Amino acid sequence: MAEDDGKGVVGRIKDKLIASKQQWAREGRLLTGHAAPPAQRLPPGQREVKNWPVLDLGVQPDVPRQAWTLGIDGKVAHPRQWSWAEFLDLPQVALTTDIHCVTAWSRYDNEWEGVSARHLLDLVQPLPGAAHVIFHAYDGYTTNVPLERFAEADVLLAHRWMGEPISREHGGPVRVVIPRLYFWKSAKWVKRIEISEVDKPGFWEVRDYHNEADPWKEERYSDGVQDGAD
Ligand SMILES: Nc1nc2c(c(=O)[nH]1)N[C@H]1C(S)=C(S)[C@@H](COP(=O)(O)O)O[C@H]1N2
Ligand SMILES: [Mo]
Repeated sequence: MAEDDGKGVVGRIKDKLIASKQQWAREGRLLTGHAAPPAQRLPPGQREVKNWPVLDLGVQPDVPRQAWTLGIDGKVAHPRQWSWAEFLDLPQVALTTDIHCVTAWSRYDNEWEGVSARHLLDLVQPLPGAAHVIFHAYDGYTTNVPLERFAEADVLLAHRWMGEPISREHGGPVRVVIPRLYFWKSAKWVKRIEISEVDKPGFWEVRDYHNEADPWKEERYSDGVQDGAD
């Protein structure tokens, strides 16, 4: 291609990926129009896969463990930052959960190890008025959830999957895991957790994806996007 927009090949591929995913949202692709109760393991419109697909913006940051830090700040009494060694010294939990990606694949029985969100919240102590959580990642990605979602018992800051360190492509050293929401809410390469009084819609949330992202309510795309199109 002769055109030179100054972005380079990677930048152009990335723009294309983002544009096509945003187009899915605009067309309401994959919507069945049916809600399902959470008692049903497979949410509506999903299919089970055995592999683990990689989805991101095409940039997979290489964060050496000795340079890695994770911080929590914002509307909290005790902002904190952990080095890799300090993070491993926090109480560790193991949890087996399912993944539900908005692109319609679900992967059952993922064994995670890491630190529970509840424990981190106990340490930093959200202040009155704290209502939202915004994840900031090493690749510049952001995503947002209500504080009560982050505080659910099955939410982890995970560094191991199926007994191995989480690979770089899947968000290692540490990624968020929020099993009861579509997987785009589970930030890979997480670096900073901002506790906020106001909501700050993240990368996909400002690109026509749903702010709440409950798979059993099929909250794939934002209001205004047509239901069950074509
Ligand atoms: N930092 C970061 N986290 C991210 C993304 C990203 O691009 N950057 N993509 C999200 C999306 S859209 C999905 S579906 C999952 C994919 O995680 P996986 O590649 O481990 O399957 O990560 C989410 N977390
Ligand atoms: Mo995704």
